[in-house]
Amino acid sequence: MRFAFLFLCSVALAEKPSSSQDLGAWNKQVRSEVYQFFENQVYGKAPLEKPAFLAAAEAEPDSSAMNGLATKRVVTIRYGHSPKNSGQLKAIFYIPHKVAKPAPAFLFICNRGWEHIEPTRTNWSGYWPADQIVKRGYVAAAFFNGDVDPDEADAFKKGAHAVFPTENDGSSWGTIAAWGWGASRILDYFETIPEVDGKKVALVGHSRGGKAALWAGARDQRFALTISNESGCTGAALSKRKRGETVQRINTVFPHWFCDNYKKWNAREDEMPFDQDQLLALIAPRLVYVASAEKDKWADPEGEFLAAQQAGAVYKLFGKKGLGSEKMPEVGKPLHTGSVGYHIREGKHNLRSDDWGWFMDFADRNWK
Ligand code: GTR
Repeated sequence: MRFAFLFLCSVALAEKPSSSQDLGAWNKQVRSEVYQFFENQVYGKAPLEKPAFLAAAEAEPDSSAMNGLATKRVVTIRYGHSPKNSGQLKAIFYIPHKVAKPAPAFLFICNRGWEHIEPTRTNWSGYWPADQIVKRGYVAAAFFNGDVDPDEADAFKKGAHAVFPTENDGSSWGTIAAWGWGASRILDYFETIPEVDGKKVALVGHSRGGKAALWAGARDQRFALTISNESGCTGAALSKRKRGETVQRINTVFPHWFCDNYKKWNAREDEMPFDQDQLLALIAPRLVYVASAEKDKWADPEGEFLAAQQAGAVYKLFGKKGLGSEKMPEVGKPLHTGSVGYHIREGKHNLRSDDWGWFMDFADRNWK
């Protein structure tokens, strides 16, 4: 009954978004109802936000990185209730020399292994093109998701879960929530150093990392821009369309990604009170960006576009422009005129340097 009411509420918002009274309702009640749904039924609740013990240790910076273009820094962040019982994660970041400080940053959730961001690697790819990011005037930062919580069904026992053990009533945080929580701890650190502008940090994730980025962007309102690349099911794609990956399938193959309550929605997408457009709406009025790939049918590109488009109703409440188009754009023609950005590029499921180029165009437009 309660859910039925909420669903009506969200439909009404999507249709009639413009009066200031509606913004009042969103701020006072609807946002928190939507938030609680995603927190208790989908991603799971983190046991705490900023931990009592947080400490950072930096290695010697290297100011000659990228042929002298940037300073490379590596920081290990320890977190926990106390130093005795703590976990840690490592972030690597390159600070461009030729940019006024504090500089805006792109923080990347790497979900393919530390070797893809490791500073001594020889095989640089478009997956995390740190040099391209630095040349565009942004701090290029990254961490490995598995450092925060391993990507495995371990009954929520390892990684950050082990540092903060909780009674699981079904709503305890899943692995994807833990990855995004780790990103917030890096943002805590950025707020303490003068070189990075904590108010202009874009959080980027690809695929499962994109799902993590979106929930982190909804949860932690300090992220100024949230970018999900081909995040698909329980990321940017609408679940109720049931195209490509479904709720049942994702919960079966990846039982650790979401909270246990989410399994109750297996094959019941139609009954869910909210869809993923409302997850994007939780990020409003801050910037959000959704990217798709033409051949990535498993992630349902059209469902990703529609969610981005529909989230615009809530941006409107804030007096902001959403996507600025009701029609899916052509491949390679990004929509960058509002506070919600979108592109679809040719090719398969992947994160490439052309995707990054468009992310940075969108940031330039809004920040420079
Ligand atoms: C797939 C999964 C997707 C997507 C992808 C990835 O196997 O079904 O939801 O997140 O993995 O992370 O690469």
